Amino acid sequence: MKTRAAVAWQAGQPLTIEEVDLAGPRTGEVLVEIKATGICHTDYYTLSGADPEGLFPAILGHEGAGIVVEVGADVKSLRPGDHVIPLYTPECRECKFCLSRKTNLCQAIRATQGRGLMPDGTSRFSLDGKAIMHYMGTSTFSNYIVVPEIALAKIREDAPFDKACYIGCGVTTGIGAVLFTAKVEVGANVAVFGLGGIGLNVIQGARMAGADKIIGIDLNPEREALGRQFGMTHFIDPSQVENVVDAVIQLTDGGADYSFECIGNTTVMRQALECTHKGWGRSIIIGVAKAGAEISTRPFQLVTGRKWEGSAFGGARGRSDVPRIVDWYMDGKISIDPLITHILKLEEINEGFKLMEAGESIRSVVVF
Ligand code: NAD
Ligand code: DAO
Ligand code: ZN
Ligand code: ZN
Repeated sequence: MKTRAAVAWQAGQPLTIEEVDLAGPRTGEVLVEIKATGICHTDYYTLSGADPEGLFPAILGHEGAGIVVEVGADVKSLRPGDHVIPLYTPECRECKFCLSRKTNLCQAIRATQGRGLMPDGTSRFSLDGKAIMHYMGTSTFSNYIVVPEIALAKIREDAPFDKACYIGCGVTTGIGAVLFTAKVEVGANVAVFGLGGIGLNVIQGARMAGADKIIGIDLNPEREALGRQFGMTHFIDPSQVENVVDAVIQLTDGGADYSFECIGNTTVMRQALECTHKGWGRSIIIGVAKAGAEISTRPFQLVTGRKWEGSAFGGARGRSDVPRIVDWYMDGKISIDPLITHILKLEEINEGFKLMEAGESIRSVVVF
């Protein structure tokens, strides 16, 4: 079949809208009509050329929601008409990683996904007979996609696609880092570095966890109002204080119990670690730093009890946890609508990248 898709031909170039050929689902695969997709910073990172795993030409996008159109042989858990969110972190429930219960990083299809291919080592997308790569196993900048069954979370049918799509990455990454990775407890003090599409969700996760002080740190003063709306109790603009680490330590009587780095800046990662409390502070890295970047601190920071950790997709097991997060949204336990700042048509997708670059959007969502 043909599908309309935004194709990334090479790093640093705008996407172009094409009628792409899409081969049908093979064994264990599912054809999905994507109804809406968010544009995340990670798509920008790959398009910029900074992503060492970035392949071109490719169809980017990893924050989508849609409807199952057709299932391939042996697909048991889904049928046409089901509403789904594609998962860049699948959940096979059979591999060593899934069975460990210690991580959400299912490895069942990792090798081929990292090479822009389906699990059988081929691409379903092509144009004029030439293969176009999949991206993060999802490629939600295409109106129709083929994905493995293990990379689809089935969600309730009354969830609006233009909001649910954000749960495919940003919402789950931010809230999950607090609830699933850090397991922040009631009364904890939390510092959040970077109040974009991820950091604001960390803030609402901290509020859900019953945190006491929730300190937001951002160079963009316009992020303060939205941060407060999501539960932030204190705001620090690093350009307005002498030392951001000391500012957090002063506000928290010795340091934050938890901090989250939601930018991808290694200097800020160090600040986030060093502003946590001696003896027990935990700092969670969420931001993706540029290729080859390294982090540093004085080892004594760790000797004296601080812990440096990371979180991918909020530590969420997609097929199990994503439907629950959709329920939280539908039950009014979490807020998404104020973070969707722009709704675009597929033809306007490059505008979404420009808005992100200018710091003018939290989330732009493309509706097909
Ligand atoms: P964003 O661009 O929307 O937000 C970043 C925020 O950081 C902005 O508000 C910006 O003003 C602020 N900022 C920039 N430099 C700063 C500094 N030095 N000090 C304080 N604030 C600063 O980005 P996002 O969509 O929220 O994504 C954040 C990061 O998370 C990115 O690196 C993205 O690739 C990564 N990410 C990680 C995962 C994961 O699973 N670990 C998932 C999705 C995204
Ligand atoms: O298992 O090695 C692996 C791959 C894990 C991928 C986790 C991705 C999280 C960070 C990238 C940001 C995604 C939007
Ligand atoms: Zn993302
Ligand atoms: Zn697995």
